[in-house]
Amino acid sequence: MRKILIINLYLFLLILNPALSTNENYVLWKKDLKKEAVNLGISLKTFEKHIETINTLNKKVLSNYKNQPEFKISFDDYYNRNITSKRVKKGNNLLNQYTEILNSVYEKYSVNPQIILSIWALESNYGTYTGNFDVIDALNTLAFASKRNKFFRKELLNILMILDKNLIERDKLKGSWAGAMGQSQFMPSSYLNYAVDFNSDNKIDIWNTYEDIFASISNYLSKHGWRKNDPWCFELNNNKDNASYLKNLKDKQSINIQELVEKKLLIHKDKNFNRSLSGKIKIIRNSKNIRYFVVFKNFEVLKRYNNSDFYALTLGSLANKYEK
Ligand SMILES: [Ca+2]
Repeated sequence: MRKILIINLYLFLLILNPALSTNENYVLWKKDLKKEAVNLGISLKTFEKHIETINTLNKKVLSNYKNQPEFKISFDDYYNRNITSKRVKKGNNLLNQYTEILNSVYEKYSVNPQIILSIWALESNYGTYTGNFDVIDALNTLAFASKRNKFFRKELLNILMILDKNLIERDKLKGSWAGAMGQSQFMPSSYLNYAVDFNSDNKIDIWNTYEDIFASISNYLSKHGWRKNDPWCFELNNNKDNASYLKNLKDKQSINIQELVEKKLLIHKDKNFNRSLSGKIKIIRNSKNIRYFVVFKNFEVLKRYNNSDFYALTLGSLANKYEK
């Protein structure tokens, strides 16, 4: 507890006086970062150009870091904020508009177009909001001043590596307060490891090229174990007839699709998945209601995009709402 108080006091003082050039801790931290960057093969020129010039913390980044919505609102609020009829309708139109690209991406990676659309919706509102934070500035602030400093330090070094290799131009590096970039909202490590040039123009462009955006999302899920033809999650039909059955379900209990169909528990119109396939019950308790989901192996893959049940259940549910 005392440690937390000290950290908070330290952050508070930094926010009051964000000038870092005279802050001894920052000077030492940067010296150490420089050593690590050079050891990783990043050129001094790149380091000096992009990091030596930063001498303030980004207050807006820190305040966003402390107020992340997934941790503060109920599941229903999170779900309703992210799944609206307007968003579903727009998604259906986009599925039609980009059907050719989505089909060729599916042929290569076997990730359902509905899942790609749903990630695209949640991450950047179908590409209409990709964030206006300077990614290096944001990562530098979080690597120095957040509790997840180790994670953000690695990402800061990754972005320097990307610049050092001239993979992205400096002025393109706009993103979320947490350093996620482009329409797929990839962290620098994901860009380096999973982003792909699907239209073969020798550029991996997750900002404007739909082929690259959709293929990069698919490649990310595929490399994390996406199973072709498997479902991800279903919400169970919670009506009066099912109430007593649902009440007896236990969290994490196994259940197969055959049973879901027999008990008329599926809202989802597509019941063509392999009936012998088993999923696990996930119970979400809101203050006024309880919602029941069945999650499959692919649900865990979705959580690799953002390690939150709220996120993955909402993502999977939105995907279920698109027309096929
Ligand atoms: Ca490309």
